[in-house]
Amino acid sequence: MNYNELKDLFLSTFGQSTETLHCYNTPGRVNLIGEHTDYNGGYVFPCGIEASTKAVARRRSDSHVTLKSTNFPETISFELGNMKKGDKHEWYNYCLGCFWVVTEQFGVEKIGGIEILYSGTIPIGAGLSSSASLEVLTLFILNETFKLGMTRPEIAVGGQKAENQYVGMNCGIMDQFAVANARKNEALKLDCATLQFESIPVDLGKYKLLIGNTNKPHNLIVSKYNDRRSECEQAVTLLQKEIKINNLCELSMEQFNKHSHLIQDPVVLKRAKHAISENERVLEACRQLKAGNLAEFGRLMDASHESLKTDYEVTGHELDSMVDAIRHAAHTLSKDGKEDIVLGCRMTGGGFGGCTVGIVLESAIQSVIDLAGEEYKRLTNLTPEFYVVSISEGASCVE
Ligand code: GAF
Repeated sequence: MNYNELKDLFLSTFGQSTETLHCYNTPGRVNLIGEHTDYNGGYVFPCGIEASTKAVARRRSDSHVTLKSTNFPETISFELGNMKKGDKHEWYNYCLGCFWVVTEQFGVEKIGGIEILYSGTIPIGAGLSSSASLEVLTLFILNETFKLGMTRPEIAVGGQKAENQYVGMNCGIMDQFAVANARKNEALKLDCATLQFESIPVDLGKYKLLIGNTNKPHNLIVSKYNDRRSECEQAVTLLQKEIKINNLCELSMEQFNKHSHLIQDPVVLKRAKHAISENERVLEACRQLKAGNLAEFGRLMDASHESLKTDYEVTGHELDSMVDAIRHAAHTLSKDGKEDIVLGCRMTGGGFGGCTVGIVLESAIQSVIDLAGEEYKRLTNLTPEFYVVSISEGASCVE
């Protein structure tokens, strides 16, 4: 739906008023490398994608709030300071969480009533941050409409707080930070311990980013995600017997190897090894990208997948099958060996389903999709989807 259509729908839903309509957009995100490092105080390297959440919003002169989405049937209405949380997985909890964050931080009197109509194209629950996009969009709208003076990093932190404390998902900062701060054709090298970041140009030349959606619902993600977090915390506690650290990613692999004897449990040991080695891969990947060495960047993406599969164990049959199918397609298509068709491919996001991201030669992309799609279907009995994406900018007020 474009903005004119969305505005027409807004007016036919909410009626006319003297207040002006404003249009906003926040992208989804894909993380190029650096998975499960954010809550370990490490680096991530995500970028915005074109799939996004749009909204039309209009302030009211009273304290009444109405939220609606073209993607879901229900309309949510409440008086400020008197909202009711929906069942666990309801889409509007992400929005209500943001109203809660803002009223906690600034007081109810600082904001007023508002009507918002949302419309999203990010596949839901596919690991491309549809929920972070909705949170950052809601905070961005409240910030602009009621002149709250929040910076983009503060909006990201607010979105994470909504998700952690209101929705109840203990995510790190990566997703909200990426959708709030993303820049066109650049990816964010974000230090999750300090929130300092550098936006690095991603020049893919003859290549494109290809996202493969496994279409495997990842409904068990919350409990498994929390398990991984606590395994990493256990590793920190054990390592603290010999070294002063707060987070795993403060260590290099070399330092970790010196102290890893403190961790007896082989599972906890593997989890820590993934987080620390992945953090080193992000830094190396950014160096290689800056040096124009895309092939090496791709190789590090492959290594990241391997570590997420073997040490962190968050991939599963579907994500592994998708990565294998894409690599196999590349191998079949490049029989003459002249050109690398896929430079790298890995799972992206939390894992246990969701999407992969790969760097694929543009002229061969449709053949890769066709071959890998068939192979993936054969391996899993699921029908995948593929998206060729460009890197898009973060939250914006469009008009
Ligand atoms: C999910 C979380 F929301 C992020 O914070 C991050 O931990 C990611 O999984 C794994 O890198 O998307």
